Amino acid sequence: APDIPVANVKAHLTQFQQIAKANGGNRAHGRSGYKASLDYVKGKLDAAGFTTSVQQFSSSGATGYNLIADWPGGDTSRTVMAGAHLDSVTEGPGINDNGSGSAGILETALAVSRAQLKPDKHLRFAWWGAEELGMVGSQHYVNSLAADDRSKISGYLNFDMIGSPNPGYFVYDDDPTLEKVFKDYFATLSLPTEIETEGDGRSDHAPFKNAGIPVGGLFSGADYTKTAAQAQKWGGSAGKEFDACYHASCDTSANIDDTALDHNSDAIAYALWQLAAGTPSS
Ligand code: DTR
Ligand code: CA
Ligand code: ZN
Ligand code: ZN
Ligand code: ZN
Repeated sequence: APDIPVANVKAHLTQFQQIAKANGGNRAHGRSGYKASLDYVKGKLDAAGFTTSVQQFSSSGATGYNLIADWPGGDTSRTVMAGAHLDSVTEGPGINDNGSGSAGILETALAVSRAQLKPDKHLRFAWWGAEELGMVGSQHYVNSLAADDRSKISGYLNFDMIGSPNPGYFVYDDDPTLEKVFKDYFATLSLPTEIETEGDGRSDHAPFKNAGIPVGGLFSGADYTKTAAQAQKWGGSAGKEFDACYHASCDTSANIDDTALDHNSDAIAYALWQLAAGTPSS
């Protein structure tokens, strides 16, 4: 898999910051900053050769939007998905939560295009609306899948907060295969990981898991406190929250640890290259 240039990921975060600034300070569902964020991401993907579609839904009296981007080719009966919620809370621009995940999968998708990757399996990327209202966009997507379409999704990888300023390296433990691919990547960095447990049921992997689809993902921490033992292995500050600006107005471009953003973006690329390559055809 290619190295994902963290400078490119940060450039997307700068765009999200500017979009929030130009749209009342946030990128929340039902606000102009959300659709402006989607238009930015869609423009990059259209230019890179993805087949994009915008799925509309209604939530709390406002129209919500999911952005789905398919990389042409691959076996659509074995689709590997990567997703991130694109909406912020109303309190602020939501750069770590979840501009970081949105930017990480966007840059990985652009790397797929740069490589003109020809994976065995079909690659699909998704940016969800209204996650902060209760995973509304991702639930809408799963509900809209025909039963046989669900079985065509061989795995869904979720990236919700991957650049926390006092970072931890957590790997979802929901599916052993998907957990292993991430642990293998971090082993190449000699970076220990921990199992992610606080987010079960709290992000966009939940609707997929409830539909019986294997899920995995990465997380760099929210409002829990980093222990001394964790600071020993990961650096950062013990006794402080992983992200003290979680759901706050200070979740801005300054609220990002570049190293965590870089490692996690590279891990996304590693996982997608591995999983989409499929099992060597016998
Ligand atoms: N990002 C939060 C949801 C959340 C809180 N802890 C975790 C752990 C793993 C994934 C997601 C979460 C939000 O959007 O409110
Ligand atoms: Ca990198
Ligand atoms: Zn949130
Ligand atoms: Zn989130
Ligand atoms: Zn879990």
